[in-house]
Amino acid sequence: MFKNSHKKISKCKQLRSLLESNELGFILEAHNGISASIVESAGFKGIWGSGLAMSAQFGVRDSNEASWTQVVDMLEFMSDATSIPILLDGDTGYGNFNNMRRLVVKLEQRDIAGVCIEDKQFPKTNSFIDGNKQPLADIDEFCGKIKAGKDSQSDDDFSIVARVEALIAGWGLNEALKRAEAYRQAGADGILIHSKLSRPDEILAFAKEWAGRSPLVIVPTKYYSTPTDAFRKAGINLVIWANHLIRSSVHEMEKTSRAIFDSESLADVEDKIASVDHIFQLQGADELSQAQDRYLVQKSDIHAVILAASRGSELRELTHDKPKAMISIGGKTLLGRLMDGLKKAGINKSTVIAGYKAEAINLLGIEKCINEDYEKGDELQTLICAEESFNDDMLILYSDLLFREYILRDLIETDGEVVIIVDSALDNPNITGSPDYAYCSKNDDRSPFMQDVTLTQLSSSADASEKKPSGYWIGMMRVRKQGREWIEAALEELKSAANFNELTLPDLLNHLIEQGKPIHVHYIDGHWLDVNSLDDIDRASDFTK
Ligand code: SPV
Ligand code: MG
Repeated sequence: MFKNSHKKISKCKQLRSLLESNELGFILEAHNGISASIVESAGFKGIWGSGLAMSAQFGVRDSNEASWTQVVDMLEFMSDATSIPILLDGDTGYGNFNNMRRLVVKLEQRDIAGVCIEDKQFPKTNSFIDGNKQPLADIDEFCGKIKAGKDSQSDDDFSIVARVEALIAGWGLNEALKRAEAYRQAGADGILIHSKLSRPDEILAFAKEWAGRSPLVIVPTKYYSTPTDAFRKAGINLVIWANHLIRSSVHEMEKTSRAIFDSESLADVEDKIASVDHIFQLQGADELSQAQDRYLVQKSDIHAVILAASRGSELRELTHDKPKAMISIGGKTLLGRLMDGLKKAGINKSTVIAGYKAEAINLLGIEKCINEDYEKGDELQTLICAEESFNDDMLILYSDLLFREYILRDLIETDGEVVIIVDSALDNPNITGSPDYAYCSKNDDRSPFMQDVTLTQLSSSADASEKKPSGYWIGMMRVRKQGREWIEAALEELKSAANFNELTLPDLLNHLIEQGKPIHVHYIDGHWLDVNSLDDIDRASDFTK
């Protein structure tokens, strides 16, 4: 699509030079967008918009059964899909001089480079069906149509080719020459001389007499066995291979549909037909994906890793048959709410690490991995179960969090290889139990500007340092490429520690700090809670209202 946006020479000019070139040129039939782009890919310098083929692909006869606007609409797809010119087989011009005028205007609007009209009467039928019974147009009337078309074009290079049907209708060479000359004088940019004989004799005789008076075009459908060099020697300018893509596709479609019907399987045909990828390629899928990179707001490629292995035993019978992540708050599970929040932030890839009653975690669209030994270990032992899902851009978070949307959005926008969210509202009434106190390089100055703050320690105690804690870690961290490498290396080291099964995410972060890795802090002021106890359930319900 839009391949022609980089065109250098106009399609009209391209067709005109094909017609006027002394070197024999070739154009091939196409009948829709995809066949047009196949013609171009094969190397052809132009396309024949065949009336027969376009009618056939609509499943109607080549007798003006498809309306001219249906033809023009199809041409638009063909033109959009290609950068080479299209010469339309415009039948008789779909009416009189007036219809011809409107046709030319509409074709130019769709970047069609030229039209060929034949000197028969509307409605015409294909030249190979009882050709000699078909009445020819009155010469003067047809010349008027050519003139009207030429007077209507706005691009000087738009071409009108006059097709002489005298040989088809059995009128002989002289009539054909007389008509061709009249059409040339009326302004036609070329003459198409058509024949239904299996030998090229009458065409070659015509070419000899014509003697290069104006560009000469032929359609060797019936005299196809003639060596092409004979056309070259006869001084013909352009050969139209008029119907070979519709015929080859019909042939293949018949074979394929028979094979699928008979075998009730696709196994035999798969290797014999175009791959789906090839269809995508012909449709210009690559161009679209490049355009998406350029124009679309980038959807995040962040992968969320969610720890959901623990039972949450303080919640007693509520977690009898399911882990804490699956308890319902205000009609929706904690994990379901979390997934919705992630989706809203554009995060569509998640791995949930389940453990206790893993089978109860049954949400659609999540990747689940299971820590079979959840009872023997703690958070890091759970986290390593998802190591294969680690990504160069990821979130690691607990499954029992409720938070306002902006918190996740802000975390996504904050720079740093490892960034954690710290709630500086130490008086946050929603936080009970044993939170993780965050000691940071600076306290929250509550300014609207982003502060450059790093974590110095996480602790379960509020007096782990001489300084007061700066807030609570809420259990959410963002990790980028290098941060991921730090975490993977730290996990590798910690795995061999005797107490690995007791280690938690705060232990991991403290380990990184000991190694001198900066853990960036993004402050918030409340607006979240986690669910640990039965008392938290009421607070959580209020929070979701
Ligand atoms: C067509 O392709 O529709 C033509 C050429 O008009 S022919 O079928 O040979 O008449
Ligand atoms: Mg035709």
